[in-house]
Amino acid sequence: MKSVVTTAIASADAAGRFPSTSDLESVQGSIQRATARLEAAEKLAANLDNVAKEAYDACIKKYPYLNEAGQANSNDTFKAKCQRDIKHYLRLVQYCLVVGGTGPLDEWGIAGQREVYRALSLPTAPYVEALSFARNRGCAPRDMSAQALVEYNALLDYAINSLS
Ligand SMILES: CCC1=C(C)/C(=C/C2=NC(=C\c3[nH]c(/C=C4\NC(=O)[C@H](C)[C@H]4CC)c(C)c3CCC(=O)O)/C(CCC(=O)O)=C2C)NC1=O
Repeated sequence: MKSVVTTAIASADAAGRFPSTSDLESVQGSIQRATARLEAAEKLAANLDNVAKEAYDACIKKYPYLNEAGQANSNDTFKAKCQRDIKHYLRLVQYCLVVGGTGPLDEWGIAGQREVYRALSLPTAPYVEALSFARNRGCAPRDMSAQALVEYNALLDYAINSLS
């Protein structure tokens, strides 16, 4: 599992040197943001089903053709899988908030995703819409503190960019 600490050590190691002051400062910065990240992870966990449902509804609203016969939201199985996929991304965002790095998204969400979606003929634009909806929906201090929202949004942006 990649975390801010393992990433800093691995990159210094790859360059054949000990971690530098700036490596350690980046570790320290991440640890200082840990409270905000854990708050975001907790608030997201408490609300994950609702966030996923709203994001799913928003993406189907934007792309209603997905409901047509033969399309990716045309039956109950597909609808359930679409919502599940959105939940997977949110769950991975949550794991990233906890570990303080993008490892879980990189390894379980992003590696190979284009190939999977291409093989299944799934468009990625609806995923982008769903995650962008979640990205714009979060509100401080209603949902979480401003600093927690920064951490949450940064990971949503990261997932969105990987699908764009
Ligand atoms: C943990 C990370 C992870 C991800 C991200 C993931 C995605 C994922 N989504 C899949 C299917 C699917 N995903 C969808 C999703 C959608 N339908 C729509 O209208 C939209 C375009 C979209 C929702 C935004 C559908 C319809 C299928 C089934 C496609 C098929 O069987 O032809 C599959 C194929 C296996 C299966 O059917 O379950 C994978 C691997 N699996 C994982 O383990």
